[in-house]
Amino acid sequence: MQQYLDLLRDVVDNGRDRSDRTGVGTRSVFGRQVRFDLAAGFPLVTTKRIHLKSVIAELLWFLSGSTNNRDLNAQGVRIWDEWAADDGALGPIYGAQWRSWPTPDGGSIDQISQVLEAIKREPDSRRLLVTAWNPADLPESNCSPRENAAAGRMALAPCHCLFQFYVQDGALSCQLYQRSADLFLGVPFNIASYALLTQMMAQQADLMAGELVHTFGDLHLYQNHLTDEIVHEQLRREPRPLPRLHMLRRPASLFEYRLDDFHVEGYDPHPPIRAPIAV
Ligand code: DHF
Ligand code: TMP
Repeated sequence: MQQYLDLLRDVVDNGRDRSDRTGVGTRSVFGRQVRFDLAAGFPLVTTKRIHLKSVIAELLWFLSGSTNNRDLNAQGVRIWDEWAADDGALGPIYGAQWRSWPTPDGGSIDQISQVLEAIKREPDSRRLLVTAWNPADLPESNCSPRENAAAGRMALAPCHCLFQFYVQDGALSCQLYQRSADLFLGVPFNIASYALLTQMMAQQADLMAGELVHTFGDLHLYQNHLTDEIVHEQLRREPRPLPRLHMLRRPASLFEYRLDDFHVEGYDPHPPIRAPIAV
């Protein structure tokens, strides 16, 4: 995971200080790209402990089509609590756009099922995309995330908003476009989540996992992470060998994976580093 430490260094050294929606303030750069060879190991940050169960549960929750935080809480995962309305609603975020993008005639499109079928039937297609960026459902910028969610709009505009698959030599690669990236807290989750999704899609399509290409728009560190105990502590740590992520069975469909189908082998991270999250 040297790539991740290089991004941290890049933002610390080259970022410009800016104001942001949350009022916390960031140091930010625009337009970066890293790549991970999924055959070389599972790209889970090793310079602090990442709570992989939260990553897996969140991805399965997206894939289920749910956008209600209570369904995620039922798995013991609380990473979306700060943005949810009282009834758990988060508005039509990832799960809704991935599985049931609304069409003008009142129907809906299951982008995930369609892209998986297309990967199997037309692996040379240049149209293997999923987008969560639905302009009709975006939040209003003069409302808080909870107000937006309560009003049926997305609590947050999609951060990981577009991804494309590519099949070559029997291997499935994925490129993600992330328009806005909290490098310390969100990005380690986002890398692991899309690596996992690529592995699952590959298993379902009888392919190997290829590469994860991660492209960033506004890549930032929040000012309250730029401290000796948080970002600089992580920069002092040496990366360790990558773990392996095993899938213990091959479910009949992409939508039948469970938390206990996944097993990480060889994850020996440095201790966790706690940091405040900007809401
Ligand atoms: N807002 C901001 N400012 N940054 C984000 O990364 C972010 N991510 C969201 C929603 N809103 C966001 C969804 N993903 C955590 C990680 C990812 C995530 C939300 C929260 C988080 O709190 N991570 C902690 C604890 C993890 C745990 O308890 O499982 C961490 O130390 O990694
Ligand atoms: P924004 O909508 O004003 O860009 O704020 C969203 C913040 O959340 C921003 O810091 C990026 C961060 N974020 C991630 O980095 N990854 C994620 O998966 C999510 C949902 C948010």
